[in-house]
Amino acid sequence: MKKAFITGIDGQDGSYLAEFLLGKGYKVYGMVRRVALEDPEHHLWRIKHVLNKITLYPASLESYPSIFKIVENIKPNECYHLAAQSFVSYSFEDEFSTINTNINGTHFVLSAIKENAPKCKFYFAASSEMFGMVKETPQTEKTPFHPRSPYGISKVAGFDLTRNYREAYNIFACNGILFNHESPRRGFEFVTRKITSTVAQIKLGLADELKLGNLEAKRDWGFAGDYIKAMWLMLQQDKADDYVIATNETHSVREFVELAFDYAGLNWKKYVKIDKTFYRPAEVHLLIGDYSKARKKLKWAPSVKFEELVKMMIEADMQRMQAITKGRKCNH
Ligand code: F7E
Repeated sequence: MKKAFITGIDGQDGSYLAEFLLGKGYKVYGMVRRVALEDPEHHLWRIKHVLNKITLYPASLESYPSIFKIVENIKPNECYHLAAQSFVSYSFEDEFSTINTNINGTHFVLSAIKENAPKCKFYFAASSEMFGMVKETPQTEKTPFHPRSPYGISKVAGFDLTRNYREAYNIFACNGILFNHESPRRGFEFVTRKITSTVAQIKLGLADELKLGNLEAKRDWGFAGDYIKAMWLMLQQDKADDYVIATNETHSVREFVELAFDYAGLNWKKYVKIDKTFYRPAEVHLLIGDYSKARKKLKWAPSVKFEELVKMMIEADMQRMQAITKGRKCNH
């Protein structure tokens, strides 16, 4: 039985990936923060339904010994390194912890693999944020990086660490350059989920406004459930490589807002207020990914496009809010 180790298993992507790998017959191990085990109701809601099928280890991305011991213990066949401080906006507020955690965390996992399980295949969650002030459109694996946030900088370092472990130590290490990917399990601080969860509250009379920052930013938004399949496919190839995973469509935050309110039968102009505190010191204005390489080599393509994604998220949040108001509990 193949053993997969997922850091950040309790996050959006980790939860979909854990389900997917269990379905493929893997033995699944995950790393979470100790606080998550102490308060599972609050921290582990995304993986609640698979908790009895997976093994969780408490550890910290800041502690090399804690990661070393887990990898030594499991000796995984595949490792998906997803854990990070992933909120771009927060990375401006605390540059130091974002950079420390994200860069060291990746370095620690890679080093632990080199020392304890050098045959383990490694996936790094790189990001379209590395393109930042884009040098060409659409962005491909060959587009130069110009990150515009401490988060983006930390991902460029993680990308280079991963590539260097491949070149220097012959580790099967891949970078997935994933563009924004969303779902009903997205964290509430990210713009898509902030919009859909607030629209659902407005619809039920539980909120009367939605405060947002820059509505003109454009993103290539896909469905997280599609993107985790690409992660797995990367590790099933003969050679380790780097891939852009995207939909090749771009839409503004404004378009997302309009569509989300439309689905709920509401006029967005009545509720959306611009709040400058949500603007970032440096913005990434336009992202659109060309996933031709993934399509050709991995035979991967996104199954959910923009309109369907917005609908899926709105419907899930409406159901969730209705269940909450009826006093029932419902996690997606
Ligand atoms: O912002 C604008 C904001 O926080 C999207 C992460 O998963 O994808 C994600 O990074 C856009 C930005 O995601 C609000 O200025 C306007 O232009 O949902 P977001 P992100 O920064 O694109 C990449 C690929 C990652 O790797 C990251 O980990 O929306 N925006 N008003 C707002 N954003 C937020 N969060 N809140 C607002 O009120």
